[in-house]
Amino acid sequence: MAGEPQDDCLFCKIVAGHVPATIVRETETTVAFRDINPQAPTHVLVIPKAHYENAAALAAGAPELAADVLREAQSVADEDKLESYRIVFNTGAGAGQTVWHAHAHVLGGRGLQWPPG
Ligand code: IU
Repeated sequence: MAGEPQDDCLFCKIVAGHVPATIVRETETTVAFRDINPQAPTHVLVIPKAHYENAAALAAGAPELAADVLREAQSVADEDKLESYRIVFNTGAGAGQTVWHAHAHVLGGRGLQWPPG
């Protein structure tokens, strides 16, 4: 069910503390941790603690939680003193989504090309 923890979800396991992660911020509703395969000097994933499979499902099912994720992305950028940064929600395998728990990539600390690959 949307929002409920999933046994087979890596990010639910990070939320539960069963899989290690370098956590940089945590709120009542979100966790932010460094990506294990960073693509920029700052590459942090902000996730809702509740399980939604992608950003669209999160926005539809829990809009206030989606806003929490975006607010936390800004807080990550503030903590890493990023003047500019990019928020990415890969949605669907063709866009590179590999973990089916909504997550915002917060990327910064270097010049970012547009359009992305
Ligand atoms: P994606 O948008 O679903 O592809 O993002 C998943 C990210 O999760 C990807 O950048 C991985 O490097 C990252 N990640 C992680 O941070 N910790 C892990 O244990 C695993 C993946 I597996």
